Amino acid sequence: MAVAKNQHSRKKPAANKTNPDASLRKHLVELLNAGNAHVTMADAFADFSAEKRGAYANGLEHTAWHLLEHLRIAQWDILEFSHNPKHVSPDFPEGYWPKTPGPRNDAEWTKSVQSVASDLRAMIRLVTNPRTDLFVPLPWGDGQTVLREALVLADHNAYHVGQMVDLRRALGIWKKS
Ligand code: NI
Repeated sequence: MAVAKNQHSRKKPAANKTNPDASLRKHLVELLNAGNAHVTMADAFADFSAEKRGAYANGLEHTAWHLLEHLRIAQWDILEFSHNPKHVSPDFPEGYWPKTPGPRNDAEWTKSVQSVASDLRAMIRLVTNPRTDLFVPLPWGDGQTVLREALVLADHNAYHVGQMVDLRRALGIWKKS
C-alpha cells in the first residue's frame, strides 16, 4: 500500500526548504516585538517622569497611566484567553481602563510596566511553542485562534503605543524626534 502510494507522490521537498509554520511564528514574534517598524512598548514607557504619569495633554483623551493600564489589562486578557479555558474577561469597556488618571505611587507604575513586559514575553512563548496550534479554534471561544489573538494583540499594542508617543511629544517628554 505504502509503495503504491509513494509511486504517485511528488518528490520530497529539499531538507532546507522553508518551513511555513516556523516562518509564520517568526513573523508573529517580530510583529509582537514591534522593533522592526516602530517604537516598542518598553520604549514608550521608559524613563517616564513621575509627575507627568497622570497628566493630560491639550486635546488628547488619555493620560500615560490610562494608556499603560489599558495596554496591560487588554494584553493580559488576550494572553489568558489564548491559553486558559477558565479565564473570565473584565467587563467591557470599563474593566479595561484604570479608575484614576494617575498611579497611586511609583511602585504601582513600575509593577504595571513590568507586567506589560512579562505578559508580552509569555505571549511570545505561547506563539513560539511548536505544540501551540496557531490555527485550531480555541474550544472555549467562538472561532478565535491563537493566530488571531496574536494579531489582535500586536495591532492593539501598536495603536496605543502610537498614542503614547504622541502624548509624550505633547507633554514635551519624548526624547526622539
Ligand atoms: Ni484599546
